[in-house]
Amino acid sequence: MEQQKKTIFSGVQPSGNLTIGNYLGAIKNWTALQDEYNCIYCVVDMHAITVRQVPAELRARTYETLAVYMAAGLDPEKNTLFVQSHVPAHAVLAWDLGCYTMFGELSRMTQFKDKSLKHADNINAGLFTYPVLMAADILLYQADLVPVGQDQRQHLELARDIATRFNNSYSDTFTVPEGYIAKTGMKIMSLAEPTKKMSKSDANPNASVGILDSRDDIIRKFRRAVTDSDTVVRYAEGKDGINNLMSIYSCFTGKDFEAIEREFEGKGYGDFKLAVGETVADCLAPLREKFDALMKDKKYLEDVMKNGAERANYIARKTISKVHRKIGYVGL
Ligand code: AQP
Repeated sequence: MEQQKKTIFSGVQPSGNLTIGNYLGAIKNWTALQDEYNCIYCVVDMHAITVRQVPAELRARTYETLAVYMAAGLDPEKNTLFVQSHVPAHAVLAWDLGCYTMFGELSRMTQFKDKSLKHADNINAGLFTYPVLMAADILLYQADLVPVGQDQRQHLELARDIATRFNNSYSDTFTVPEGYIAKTGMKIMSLAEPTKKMSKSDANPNASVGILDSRDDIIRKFRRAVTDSDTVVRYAEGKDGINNLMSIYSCFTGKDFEAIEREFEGKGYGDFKLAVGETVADCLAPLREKFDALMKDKKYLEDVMKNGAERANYIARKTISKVHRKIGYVGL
């Protein structure tokens, strides 16, 4: 008998132009999972408003993020692709789970600390309770696996703790999710400050490479990437910039670090940076083409959103009614 497929859940915020960090740490890996797993991929617009967004831009980016998912190879027939705010159960479960999450736990989240520093004028409660909404996203769908970059590991641990706490308080209700972290692309660093994560909301446009950047921009940004005073292309401690470029090159070409070191033996950083830029631009070109075609057909994107929301709502409602029964709410 065929074993039931495991469920995978993940999402990206439409909070800026998607970077190659989002691509290598998340979206690219998702495409490899769509046959083997029951995959649910969300555009997490409700998470995005923890930081101020321009409404028209948020709306446009929501379409774009969905189009990137599909342009990267996610088939809307095989996967449930939807927008978070189209499934109200995310907010409902987030409230419920918030009552099973401790203030101290949320205070320890490093992303909250980082984002509070970055957005000191808007340290809103949503920024603080963000991990509870993320737990709700995952637990609603009884996800077995959550593919996330290294940066989201702490939030996933908290989701596991919340699920376990709820299950122990009542009886088994939630699947306790496991992290699924790909070996490469775990954490792509900023090109301007290679000790910092590459982020789509970085104010410095040269720090990140967008999935949809033009070929010229991609090559130019890699040319300007911060490296070190050494001249040899090799992976070593303290060479954060070069290590990052090698990781990116490795993710796009499938070559390991030794092969990359051999390839650039006797060549300088300039040659290496140009090769990385050209390779990344070449690899992203077909995605860009598909993206442009998809963005011309908004009606189709909306049909995908509606269909995905219907499928997601169906699963989410089942979890919500189970949770509410256990808590003691009156069901009508
Ligand atoms: N630099 C990165 N390297 C590897 N993976 C990354 N991810 C993000 N940046 C990198 C992964 O992309 C997924 C979606 O992330 P998100 O949009 O939910 O939020 P984020 O992690 O906060 O991403 P950004 O780009 O840094 O967004 P902003 O600037 O808006 O905060 C996640 O799986 C994440 O691990």
